[in-house]
Amino acid sequence: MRPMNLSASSRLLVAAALTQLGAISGLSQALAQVVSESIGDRSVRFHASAGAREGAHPSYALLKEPEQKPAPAKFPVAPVFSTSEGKQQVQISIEPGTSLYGTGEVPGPLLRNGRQTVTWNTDAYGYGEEATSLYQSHPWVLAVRPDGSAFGVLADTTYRCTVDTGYTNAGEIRFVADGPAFPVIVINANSPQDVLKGLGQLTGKMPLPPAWALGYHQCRYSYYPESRVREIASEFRTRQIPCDVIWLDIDYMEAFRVFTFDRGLFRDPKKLNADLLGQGFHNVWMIDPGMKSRTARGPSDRPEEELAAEGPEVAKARAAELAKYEAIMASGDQADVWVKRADNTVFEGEVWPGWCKFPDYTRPGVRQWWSGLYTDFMAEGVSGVWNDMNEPAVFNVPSKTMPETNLHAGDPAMVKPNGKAQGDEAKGDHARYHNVYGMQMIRGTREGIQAIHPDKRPFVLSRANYIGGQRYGATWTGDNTASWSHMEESVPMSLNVGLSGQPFIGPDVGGFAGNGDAKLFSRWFGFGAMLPFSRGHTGKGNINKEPWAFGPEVEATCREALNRRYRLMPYLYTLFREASENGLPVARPVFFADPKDAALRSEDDAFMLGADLIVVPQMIPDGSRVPTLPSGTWREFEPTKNLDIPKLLVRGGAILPMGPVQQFVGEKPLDPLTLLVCLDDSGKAKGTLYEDAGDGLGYQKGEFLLSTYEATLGDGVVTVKLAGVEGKRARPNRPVTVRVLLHDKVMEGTGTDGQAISVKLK
Ligand code: NBV
Repeated sequence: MRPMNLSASSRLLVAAALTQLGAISGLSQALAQVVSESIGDRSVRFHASAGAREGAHPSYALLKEPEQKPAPAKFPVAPVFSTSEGKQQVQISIEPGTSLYGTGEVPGPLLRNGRQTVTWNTDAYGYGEEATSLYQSHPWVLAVRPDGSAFGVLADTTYRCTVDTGYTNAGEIRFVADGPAFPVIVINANSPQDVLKGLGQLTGKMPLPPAWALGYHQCRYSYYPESRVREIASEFRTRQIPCDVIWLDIDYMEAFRVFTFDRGLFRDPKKLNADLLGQGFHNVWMIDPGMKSRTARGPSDRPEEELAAEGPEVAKARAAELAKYEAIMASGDQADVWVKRADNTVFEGEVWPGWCKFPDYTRPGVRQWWSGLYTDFMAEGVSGVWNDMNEPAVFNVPSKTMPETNLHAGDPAMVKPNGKAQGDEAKGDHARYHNVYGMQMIRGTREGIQAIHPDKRPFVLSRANYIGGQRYGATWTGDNTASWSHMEESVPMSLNVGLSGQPFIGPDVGGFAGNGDAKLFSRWFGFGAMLPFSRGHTGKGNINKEPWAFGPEVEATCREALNRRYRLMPYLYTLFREASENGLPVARPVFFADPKDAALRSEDDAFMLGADLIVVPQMIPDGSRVPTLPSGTWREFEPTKNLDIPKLLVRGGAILPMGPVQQFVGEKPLDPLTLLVCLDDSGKAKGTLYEDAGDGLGYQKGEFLLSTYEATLGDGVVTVKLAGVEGKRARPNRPVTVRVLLHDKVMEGTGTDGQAISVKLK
């Protein structure tokens, strides 16, 4: 049943959404009067009733409380609200043949039909395919109808929510959540792409990251001491394997106290960071939420004899770090920044440093305090921050997190759907705030590092997040394992996170838990180098997993894989810019090439980068799997016999901008610019190239160059012309190589950027 207009003066609509109620079992109550309002292009928010709307909490998913207009008289999706065992339930009908996606960070295949996800940020080390809750929460389903049109449903609740895509055969999607009645937002559009653009409009987009963050990242738990970090960096450069970032995991800290450095292992972090930068490496250092609250040594601290052997000078520097930390904790106590127990005393839980207090990031003042802690930290030359364990993870308790009865202050200024600030209603228990704890942490982190370096783009990586959290940081898929199944799953998992609004995502390439072997590493690296966030990482005690660790053959594959990423960097950067403008994912499922083609709907071995490139990895060792690919012209670019290097297919009609191999982003100017042209059936192709300073916010004031190139075939000659220019950045006087991909060969021509370039095909 369709929503109908209630009255002209009211901005609300009542939908008599009783469809199917008779058929649904287990309902204790059916609410007939659904209230709805339009909150954006093609987006309608539904509440179970006027009372539910009045009582609804402010949204953490939405960028801000949107302007409300009357809902359209005709809207094709009508959620049905009811209660099931005391919880609000929402059912949304789907027509047969509808394919379901999204639901955030989930194990298993891309297609979510027949699955169940529970939003509850969970430290899920080595998760299995049966896991229903991982590190991030996205109560969101993207539904693609048989005709290729689509809609997305967001259950706008921060509480634990069962996102049930398991009732596909019963023709519906169900959401059931703890807590009070929650609104449901539906975005309806002609294509899945447009639904995601709608999601981006409502929940915000990933801000454009610094260009270096698109490079390859080298991590492990943990690189120390400083000399080891320098060794890793030098190996990359000597071996000519491109890399932009070296990561520092928890062992750099003074006994796991955040914002401190172990001065025995890292005597002079500032010099280390400066030296790394001199070699073209940025750095990312970890900060966790748990703040050591007792002086007793923690279980993972370095042995006392080891510390004593470091001598008096280090001991002195160590004491200074401890004093700095005590001052931080005293300021935290004074401002009373901590999460409380139900009885209002400060909560303590165990993590790496032993007993810890946890900042209550839901309170704006606490985020401000937290932001300020980055001042000294960033002054050490830190380029980016990695926030881990922020589900929040707590050791030695069955729930793996803090009690749900813990108390948070919340943000009284946040506006509710009824248009009023929530005031005192902001106070809430952990059950309400658990899923946004990590998101609010990285919000504070981001604001802190932005304030310190207003002229730079912040880079924050978070393990936990919530839908809309792409506004604050990138994410990775947590503690996967070094296995073929996790390797395979890393593609659909990244794709579904992308289909849930977060474009900057990738797995621990090579696997975090366990060693794996050369074959697995090489295969994973080959396509891991093509994912939006590309970082090699592994856990403590595992074998080395740097690109050269498995011998010359694997090293050559890793080099080739990364050389390709860096050559494609102009295209990749253009895609990131597009994502930051319109919310589309960087890595996309192949069905995006043709949403009407039912055969593509469950393909999740191959993936697309943007609209013009398909990456086809081989997910089983012998490479015998043949993925289903879109029809039409797709030409292979630089075929190779190496099974570990994925096939790359370029769309007929596309022009891909490429650059030279470089060892780090910005090492060389984009010179020559290569335009890879793949003509469509009518002999035409088109592509764009986005360029800016690679960092800083000048691009927001027009300091960028967006070039559109067009190619046309006439009389056996392909002519490439600059067809459009935006932005005020000057066009460099640079050579351009045009490479035309034909079915059996590649033809080349050269010229100067901005001028027409012709390539004779015969
Ligand atoms: O900080 C150590 C690790 C980190 O390397 C990993 O990436 C995180 O997901 N961290 C978890 C804590 C301990 C993991 C066993």
